[in-house]
Amino acid sequence: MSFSVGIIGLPNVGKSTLFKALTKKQVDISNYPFCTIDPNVGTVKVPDQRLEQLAQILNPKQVLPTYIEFVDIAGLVKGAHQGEGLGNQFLSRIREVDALIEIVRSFTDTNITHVSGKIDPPGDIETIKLELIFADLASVEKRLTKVKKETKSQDKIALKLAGILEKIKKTLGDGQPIRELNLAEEEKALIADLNLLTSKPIIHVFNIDEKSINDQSSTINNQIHLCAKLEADLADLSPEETKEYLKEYGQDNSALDTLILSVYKKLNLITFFTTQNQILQAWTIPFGTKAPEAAAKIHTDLAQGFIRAEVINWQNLITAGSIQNARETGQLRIEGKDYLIQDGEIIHFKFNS
Ligand SMILES: Nc1nc2c(ncn2[C@@H]2O[C@H](COP(=O)(O)OP(=O)(O)O)[C@@H](O)[C@H]2O)c(=O)[nH]1
Ligand SMILES: [Mg+2]
Repeated sequence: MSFSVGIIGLPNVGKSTLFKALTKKQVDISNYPFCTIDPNVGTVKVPDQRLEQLAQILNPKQVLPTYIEFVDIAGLVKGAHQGEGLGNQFLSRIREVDALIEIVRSFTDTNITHVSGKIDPPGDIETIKLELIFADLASVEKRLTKVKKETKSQDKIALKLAGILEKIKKTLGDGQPIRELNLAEEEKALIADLNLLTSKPIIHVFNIDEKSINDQSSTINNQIHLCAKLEADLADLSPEETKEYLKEYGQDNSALDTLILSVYKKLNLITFFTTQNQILQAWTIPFGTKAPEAAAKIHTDLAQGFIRAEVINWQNLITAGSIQNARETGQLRIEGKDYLIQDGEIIHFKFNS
């Protein structure tokens, strides 16, 4: 299972431009048997300098980074929840992803029309927010009608669910997204199948003019400023040319790396590494994953026959210089089935086949 991020926003804000820039960072899908082949889905490398450092001492045959999927979702328009545009189709696509990136148009270009005729970032954010809220409201009301019938027999779960749905309905009715409700894990589990759009983590990306980059390209809270057109141009250049080009704009790094890492952080994801069969590979798991569940990412056999995990932090391995050295000096820890994997650990799973 991989993590996916939907790129949403009004039409003509630069979603496809950003998607194109991101997909230039595609991993080679043939190395990843579970990746989707779909023109609207880009399987994008998570940048990780630790891989390069580890590769220097481990000399693997192959290095496989971990990845996140980005989905280019066609433009949402006002009234989408009532089926405007391709309304329902877009909304169902958004239901499938784990997080959202909303592109907000801040660039001015008279040749490119804006659906509402003016550049208005706060207004656009409000439009999208309301569309998602209306769509959720419709899902919640539909479910509530059904659940209320079930509460007549005093069914405990139905009563509980009805309570949660009423609370959610009120929040949505007040114009607030569900993510601000801070639902308990148990409550989240009860409504998980509704896949409510406003419960998903969201990052706002302001697509700015090239000339504004110097003063605005930065990450502030949940906002990222970048120029999608510039990022798309960069994607065609060599690493050296990219550096030169960025320098002209006073930047050190492509904003895409910042964006990918922000998504990673927002979703509370961490990375662990394996070195089986001379392949150094990075894997993505949510923070708080136990060793056997992490093993299941690699192969279900590893999880089913799980015995123990040999664990070392990546930096300790670099200091030790080799796995053998680390083992001889007692730096490989043995951990059991309740162990919570930490970010940056190299793990070797022992299992019964
Ligand atoms: N000037 C300028 N044009 C942009 C920028 N990003 C996208 N565009 C242009 O805006 C138009 C719509 O972009 P597109 O990515 O297709 O928008 P989408 O409808 O949100 O997918 C295209 O002609 C892009 O070249 C930008 O940062 N600056
Ligand atoms: Mg598009």
